[in-house]
Amino acid sequence: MIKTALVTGATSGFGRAIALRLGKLGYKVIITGRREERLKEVAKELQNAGTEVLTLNFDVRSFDESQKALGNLPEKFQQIDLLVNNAGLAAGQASFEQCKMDDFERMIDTNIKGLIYISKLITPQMVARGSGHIVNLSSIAGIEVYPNGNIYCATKHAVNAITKGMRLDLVGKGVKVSSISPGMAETEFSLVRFGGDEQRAKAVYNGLEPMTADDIADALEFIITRPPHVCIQDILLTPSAQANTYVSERK
Ligand code: NDP
Ligand code: 8X3
Repeated sequence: MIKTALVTGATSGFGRAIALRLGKLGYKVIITGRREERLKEVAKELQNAGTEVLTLNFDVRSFDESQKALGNLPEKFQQIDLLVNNAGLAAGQASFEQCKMDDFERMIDTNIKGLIYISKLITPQMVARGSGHIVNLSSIAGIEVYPNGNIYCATKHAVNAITKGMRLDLVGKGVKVSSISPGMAETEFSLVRFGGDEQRAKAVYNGLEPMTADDIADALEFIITRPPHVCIQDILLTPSAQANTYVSERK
């Protein structure tokens, strides 16, 4: 039977690359995001590659919107075999006392609460069936805290705690829970983080070769293609030039 995957935040970056990869691996794909035009573009790419796709245009920060979107799935997309909790962002990068409260709220609401909302809506059907796989997009920032990373790092530490908690509660129920913890990868991430400042976003990757979204899709592919008796708990991957969150070799 053809499997179905739900990928949140598939309008750009990792989510888009993962959706395209899942299509190549033979999945039907449900893609989500707030930017409707972008969703349509990614859907077109998937369809052109022969993948069956459903677009859901909603904000993961709203449980109500998430529930409406996921509670009304067409029959052939109702059984979700793989959930990729990818939607997320960093907002700003500044010392704790200077950060905007609104940025804190956006990161907490998206990266933590959004991931919880989607997981709460999908996990029961996986447990009832006794099969499923949840992959959460964490970060190297979920393992280390770096200066001016404060609340973004806190949200990814929370993602790791939620991932471990879910794994503890779902072990023996046929549902695998994994995470991916990337270091620097060039997507729209830094552009979003710096409020559209292209120069500042570009400077993040000055003098080194960052990872691409495809590198993260490779990690996802490895995780989901292991045999049933193997669960990859986490993959931490960085550019070769990045040692940790604050030590990188730049030419
Ligand atoms: P992008 O900015 O390229 O993509 C982020 C995606 O998340 C977009 O599709 C965006 O869609 C979606 N998104 C953001 N907020 C919401 C929301 N409120 N509701 C629904 N969708 C939302 O960044 P990346 O691909 O790099 O990031 C993907 C994930 O990977 C994030 O969780 C990020 O924290 C994590 N990560 C990124 C790293 C990097 O260096 N790039 C490294 C480690 C982890 P839209 O705007 O259309 O809603
Ligand atoms: C994104 C990677 O190092 O900018 O999660 O926090 S980092």
